[in-house]
Amino acid sequence: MRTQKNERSFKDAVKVMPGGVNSPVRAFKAVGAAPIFIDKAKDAYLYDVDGNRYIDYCMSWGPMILGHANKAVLDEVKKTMAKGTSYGVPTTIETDLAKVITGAIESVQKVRFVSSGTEAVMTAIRLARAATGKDKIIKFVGGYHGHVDHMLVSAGSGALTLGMPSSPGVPKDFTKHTLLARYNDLDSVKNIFKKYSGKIAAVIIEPVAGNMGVIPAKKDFLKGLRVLCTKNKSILIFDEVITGFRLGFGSIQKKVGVKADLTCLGKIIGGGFPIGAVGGRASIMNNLSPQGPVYQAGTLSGNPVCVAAGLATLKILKVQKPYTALERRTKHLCAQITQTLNKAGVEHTINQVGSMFTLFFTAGPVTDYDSALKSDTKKFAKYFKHMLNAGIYLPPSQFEANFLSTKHTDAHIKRTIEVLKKIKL
Ligand code: KE4
Repeated sequence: MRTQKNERSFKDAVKVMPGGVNSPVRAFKAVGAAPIFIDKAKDAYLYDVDGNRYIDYCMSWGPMILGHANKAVLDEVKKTMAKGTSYGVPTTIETDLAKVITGAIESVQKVRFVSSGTEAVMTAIRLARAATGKDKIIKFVGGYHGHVDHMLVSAGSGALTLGMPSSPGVPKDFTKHTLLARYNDLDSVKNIFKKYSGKIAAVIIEPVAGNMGVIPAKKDFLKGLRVLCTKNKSILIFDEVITGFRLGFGSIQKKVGVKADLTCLGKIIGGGFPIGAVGGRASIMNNLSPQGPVYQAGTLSGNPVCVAAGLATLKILKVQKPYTALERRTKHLCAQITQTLNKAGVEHTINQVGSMFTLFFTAGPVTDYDSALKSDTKKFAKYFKHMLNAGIYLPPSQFEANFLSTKHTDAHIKRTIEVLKKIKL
């Protein structure tokens, strides 16, 4: 593993960017290493500035389900860019992507594009408060919904990775309406609805948590949230920034038999470009300016280049229907990991849903934040560095999700397990 250029790049970066990165969880702080700097990527591979090649299981934190630099997606992007990159005026391509999304998710009749998952969540919460006239929001300990102030309360992902689930700089007044329940614990939600009866605007949940590591919500838990929200005239928000078009063509709602009132999307629908979206039934969405009074705006919202990448990605997913093969390959990888670690006597548990999974260094089961926290993060750091030095790039945190793409093959799985077998934990 050559590292000279990586080391120089990091030294350079920290002089002009806090921590040398533009998003904390990339900084490898949780695994006690300096981050690598990527020169290029193709299919399932990353190539760093020293020319080292890695099999990538982070896939840009989820968007790259078709693998890196997919030719058909890039061709669409190039064609679109040749006509200009941003107009700040409507384009028909935005309507085309909106139609694909509303056609794929039954509970989504209208959609608003923004430039990140954070903005999608911000907009969903503002809509929910406007539609209900209520202020309180229930989120779950360890849930991550972007970095908007009032969501940085017991947040997951980077906030959890770096041990700061809430953040300085957020006034108490901004989070006093954010109430915390426990994932997969319906009584904890019922108690809040009882205590704040008539005041709950929304419940926001990742229907499969990806930011405490992967933790699937139990079906009766999601069904219970639906009943509670309907009964209390509160809005049920599914944050599907990760799961949207990851676990099937559309959302997880059909699979779990629960319809959300609002759905947040991002990542895959942008095909690797900045995007977010909030969607739901027209009666809620029509509150959004300029049709309704709820203000929301964005210079690059619905940017034609980002939308072209997303539209090309979804068109391929719709035709290829890769989800069964993705899940099979992911299950195969997870079974091989478990077999290898059991043989080595390493205590662990794996949560896998579709083509996303997390290897937790704890006996488990991992069903919520507290059980995820039992993971041995020192052991994870050792595992991460061992894999990285052998050309396997994992999300640099115990509390994130691994992702497979349509470009991951059995040969990649074989190589990954060969490397894992050599570990001394
Ligand atoms: P962005 O603002 O980062 O586009 O999306 C925020 C967001 C919202 N909801 C969910 C369920 C999310 O997972 C995210 C962002 N995911 C993290 C990784 N788990 C992004 C990686 C990062 O922060 O660098």
